[in-house]
Amino acid sequence: MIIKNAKFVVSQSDSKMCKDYNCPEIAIVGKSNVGKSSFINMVTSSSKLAKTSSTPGRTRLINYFQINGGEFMFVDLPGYGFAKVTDEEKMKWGSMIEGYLANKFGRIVNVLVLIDIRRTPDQLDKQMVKYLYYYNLPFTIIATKADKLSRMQQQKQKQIIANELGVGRDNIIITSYLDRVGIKETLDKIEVILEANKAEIVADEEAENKE
Ligand SMILES: Nc1nc2c(ncn2[C@@H]2O[C@H](COP(=O)(O)OP(=O)(O)O)[C@@H](O)[C@H]2O)c(=O)[nH]1
Ligand SMILES: [Mg+2]
Repeated sequence: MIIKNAKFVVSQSDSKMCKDYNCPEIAIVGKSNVGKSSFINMVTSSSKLAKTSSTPGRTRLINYFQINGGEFMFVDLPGYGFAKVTDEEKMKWGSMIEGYLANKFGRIVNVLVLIDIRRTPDQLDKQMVKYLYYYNLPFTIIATKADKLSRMQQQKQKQIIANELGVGRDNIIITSYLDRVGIKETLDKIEVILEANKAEIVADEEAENKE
């Protein structure tokens, strides 16, 4: 898979406003400041498609980025787990993320869950993974900021993340925005996801035609 172009489409402040764009959606979730915007910029080879911030908790919107003229959409969800917000704001974020994941259009083909490779996943990360199981959404763990650890520490943390979240090691991709690590692995995985989705659509259509 090659990303030839990436274009910002829209920001929504309410999941009810999210429309059906008629193409597969790959959602990006994770704690605020984990590196979601940087990751989007890295894999799309753009320096400022998604706004990055050194001040956590800034993105309170659902941002849509159209890839390759509609081959798929990256959907950047508001970060969870930022301590310095009111309970009311936390509720709003929770309902935005859940509202999007419970998305009535059935376009979400995979959810990329970003986890800082240095951290052991906490209650919020586990809650996120629980939601994904609940909504039957396939997901991939993206371990970010690998440049902060040695190779050996990276492998050790990968195992800890796998254990804590109850996922296989092969479902975790190690990335670094600073060192541009993990781009090919991510794009290869997206290619597999999109191919599987196409095959599923064809199979559904064939089944419908038989009826
Ligand atoms: N060292 C390092 N810093 C990163 C990496 N990815 C993001 N950051 C930094 O982490 C901060 C938050 O990044 P951002 O992409 O805005 O996170 P978001 O809130 O999840 O969208 C910024 O200061 C980034 O420069 C990475 O791979 N390595
Ligand atoms: Mg962001």
